[in-house]
Amino acid sequence: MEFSGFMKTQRVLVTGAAGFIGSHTVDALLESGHEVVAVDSFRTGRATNIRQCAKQTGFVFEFADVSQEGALKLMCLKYRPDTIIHLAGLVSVVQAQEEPDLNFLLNIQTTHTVAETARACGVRRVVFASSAAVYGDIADLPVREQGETRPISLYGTAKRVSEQILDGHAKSFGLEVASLRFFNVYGPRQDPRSPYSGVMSIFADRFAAGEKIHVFGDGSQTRDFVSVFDVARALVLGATREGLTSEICNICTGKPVSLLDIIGEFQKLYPAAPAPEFLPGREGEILHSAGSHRRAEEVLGFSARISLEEGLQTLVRKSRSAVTKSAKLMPQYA
Ligand code: UD2
Repeated sequence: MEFSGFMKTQRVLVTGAAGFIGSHTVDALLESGHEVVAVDSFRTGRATNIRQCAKQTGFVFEFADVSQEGALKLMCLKYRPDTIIHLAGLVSVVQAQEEPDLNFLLNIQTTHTVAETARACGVRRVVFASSAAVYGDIADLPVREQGETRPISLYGTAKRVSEQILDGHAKSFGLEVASLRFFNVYGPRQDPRSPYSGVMSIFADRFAAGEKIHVFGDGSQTRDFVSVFDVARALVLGATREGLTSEICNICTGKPVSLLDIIGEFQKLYPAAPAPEFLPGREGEILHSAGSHRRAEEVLGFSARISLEEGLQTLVRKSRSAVTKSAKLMPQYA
């Protein structure tokens, strides 16, 4: 495969633009000089995540639900984007198990809608938010993109089906596709109070509030935690790298860490924090997750830059300022 570099200024339509990963992606695209059509239905996204973009040139926001028939087509006919970064979806593995119909609509059918809309409107490329969940319980670590996928959840299955739908459009109609399999993404703007939030933001929030954390299992489980700033950069590369046909890349650091290591890092920043409480492990959960980051390096020129220490400090700074702000809003509790 030959890469001739990057596409110049692109007009990129981002679905799920007001979400955790979406809003950082919009920031990164604007910073790189691209034009952004940000689309969100505010089902889970928040206007505050993208308010910093409102006055920037090259940014427009459209309130729309891309799972609704024709909504995305209207946007594409109006703005004629070069690329769609499709991040809208049901983001929780647990919620997908609880609401299979919603998982089907948002994580499978909407991908088909995106692919078909791209074809009908002449959009050149789709970059898709896939997940490490497609690998399921594969024991041969680190997992590689060319290897087997064995999802163990409806969420993981839906992400894999979506990758295949997009690949079908690549092979049949020449749509350029980059499906990025995110590992454990963390960083500012991930809502720590959501029952579906990631462990990093839950821990950051609890440490900042002086509350005890809960550890499911003995804490020896490992994950590849990748900063949302790196993930946003990977998405920009996915949207702008020349020469892609249909690719799948793991987006991870290649350096998994245990929960106990993470807790150790937090304890350095909060030496007086209460001791963690250990609870039984979550049912059906995998113990170790580790991905190879080689393909992303080859295909996108991407490797993660933000160390765990640095990423954690940024998260802690934001959580501390959120706690201070809420204390100011509620002086009776200060
Ligand atoms: C992540 C993704 C999920 C999917 C999956 C694929 C997040 C939020 N979820 O699930 O979308 O892609 O990977 O394999 O990124 N834990 C605690 N205490 C807490 C919360 C969590 O001990 O308060 C543990 C949890 O039991 C698990 C680990 O921390 O062992 C990571 O949990 P998670 O929910 O952040 O992410 P994970 O890997 O289950």
